[in-house]
Amino acid sequence: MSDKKRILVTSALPYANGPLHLGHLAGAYLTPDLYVRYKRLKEDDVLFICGSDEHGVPITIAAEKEGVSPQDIVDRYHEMNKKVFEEFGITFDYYGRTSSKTHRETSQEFFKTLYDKGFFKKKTEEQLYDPTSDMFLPDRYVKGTCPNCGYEEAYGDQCENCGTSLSPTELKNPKSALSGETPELKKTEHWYMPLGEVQPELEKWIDSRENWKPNVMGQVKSWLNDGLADRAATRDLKWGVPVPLDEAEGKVLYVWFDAPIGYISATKEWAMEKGNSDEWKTYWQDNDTELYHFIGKDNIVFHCIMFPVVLMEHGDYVLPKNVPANEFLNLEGKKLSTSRGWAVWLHEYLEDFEPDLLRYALGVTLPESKDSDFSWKDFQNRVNGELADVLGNFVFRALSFTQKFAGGKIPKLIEPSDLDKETLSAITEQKQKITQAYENFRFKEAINETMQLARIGNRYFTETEPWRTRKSEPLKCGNTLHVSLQITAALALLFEPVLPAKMKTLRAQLGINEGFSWNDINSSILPDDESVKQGEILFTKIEDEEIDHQLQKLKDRAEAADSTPDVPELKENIDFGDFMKLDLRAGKVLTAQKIEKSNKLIKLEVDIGLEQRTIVSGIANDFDAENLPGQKVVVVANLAPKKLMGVESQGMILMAEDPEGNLKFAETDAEAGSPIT
Ligand code: B3M
Ligand code: ZN
Repeated sequence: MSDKKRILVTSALPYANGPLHLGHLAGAYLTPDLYVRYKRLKEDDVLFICGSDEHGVPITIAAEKEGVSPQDIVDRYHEMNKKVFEEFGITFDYYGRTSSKTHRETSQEFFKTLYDKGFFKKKTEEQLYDPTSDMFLPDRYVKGTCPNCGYEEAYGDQCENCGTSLSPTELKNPKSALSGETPELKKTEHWYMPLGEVQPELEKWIDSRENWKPNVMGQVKSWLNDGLADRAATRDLKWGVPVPLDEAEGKVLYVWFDAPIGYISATKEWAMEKGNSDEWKTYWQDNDTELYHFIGKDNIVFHCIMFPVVLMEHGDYVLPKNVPANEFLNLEGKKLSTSRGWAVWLHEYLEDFEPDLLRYALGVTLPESKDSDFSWKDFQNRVNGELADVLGNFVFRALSFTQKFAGGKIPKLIEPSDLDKETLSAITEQKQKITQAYENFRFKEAINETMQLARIGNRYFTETEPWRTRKSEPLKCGNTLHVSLQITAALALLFEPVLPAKMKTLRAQLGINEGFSWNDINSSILPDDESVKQGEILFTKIEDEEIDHQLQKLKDRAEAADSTPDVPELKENIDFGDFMKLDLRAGKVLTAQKIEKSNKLIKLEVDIGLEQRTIVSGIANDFDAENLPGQKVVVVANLAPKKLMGVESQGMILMAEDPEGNLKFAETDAEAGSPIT
């Protein structure tokens, strides 16, 4: 059996509800493309699958916002996203879509197979129902007050303020996001996956996984330690894959049940397009296949717990060998937010810059094990300081010198010096490091080690001074050019996964034919006396004005989004008596101290005139404790004391939260102790 592997790689199916941004590329799309390109160069049998996730609430919310049908939304963004991926050189073998007939049939067959095996548990439960819209309300269609922290804009699935995961019926004062009405509880029945019952089998499989990233295994273990709750595989929605049961009229498959099956249906469509409709089985139903799911961290539970359970229960499919999930990318130090206009859209990026520049700049700052940050300044520094000044400068000098002083031919290596030999051997040494890094999904390291070879070449070229030796010691000059050209050739192959377009241009200058493999990379890729072309500038430096323009665009977008501040709706009226129960006092902060082990809480000693109070406040993300003494505040002085992180808090400081989520003190100049009414 050849050592060639069969590798099946999937990328999370992006919701076709809007354009793609930097976070998508850094999350689940650039890294698998680096991996797949590397594996193809290793001549493994690789299949790279992706497509549009076209069901679920994100789609219907986008459709309602625009007053169009969900199909209109997915048709638009499926094509747009597919095109952007192509332009960024993301080399999917097939890009499917989950509104396709093949997907509907495949996901229904999956459901029916598990149903016929008696896997599902049918449960009747009460769910929030909006009579005005005649619709059961899924998570994102319900807003209300978080039972944990009192945040009034919490969604039915999660409170963005304190992170607590919720179910819609837990929300206080729930409101339908469609009609604004208070929903009623109505009985409905759904088919549940009894994840708790299959947890032991799943845990055995998880324990057999090797080389999973700590951020992934950590999240999986915490889900397992909490004990897996049953999860509904069906929903009361109109848009989705109809549940293939007569008794399930009007119900669809839960989007996270059908979406991962989209990897399989897309593979079926790939096989059909290839004219061999059964070939998909070679990848999905043969244990020799190595299956890798590339995703963002918010999808770990679905790819490491839910989908493996569905595959196990079906029984005919391979399970993932690894799920190398990335963390999140921030933008200019803040969370990416499409609703707040805080994003760089990929299709807009392409109007100003080439794709390879971003592939590199993101590649060296990937959020592989923790969230990372993209800044336009860093992007400019990476392009100018690394791509242009190191890689571009080195290969340009090697080629131009050869053109000018060696007739454009690769000089023989004659009586090489120790430095010549050492530098040549750097090709093999760096290739080993780069290979190990790719094999272990350490892409930042792989890219940095590749750039390190260019640094070695650049330094060598400068140290050996061919502009001097070409007159005094032409043999030495020839050796410098020979070594530099072999390094240039190795870089043109080693950087292929990262800079596909630029390295194709460089290979043409070197006369390297396509169809090369990773094994061809060594210190004698170029034959002596072969001709090379005149080098051309591969990377043009980015000017400050271009970066200023990008930053201004981002700022304008954020302001425009903020100009329609999402000010929370007013609460219901209360009577005056209720208000008079509150005892609000003017106060002044005397001392402030951050509470250890908490990233939000500060312990304050506050003078409220009558006495001094200890008050714990969740303001550490917005204020430094040492700046707080002297701060004038408004205190709710008759709130029942409450222990927070072991400290008894005797009251509450009133804060205002702006649309950006920043906290500001409600202040008064009144003397400490003055009642506020
Ligand atoms: N559509 C993407 C997301 O959660 C989701 C992935 C599906 S992969 C099967 O943003
Ligand atoms: Zn909360």
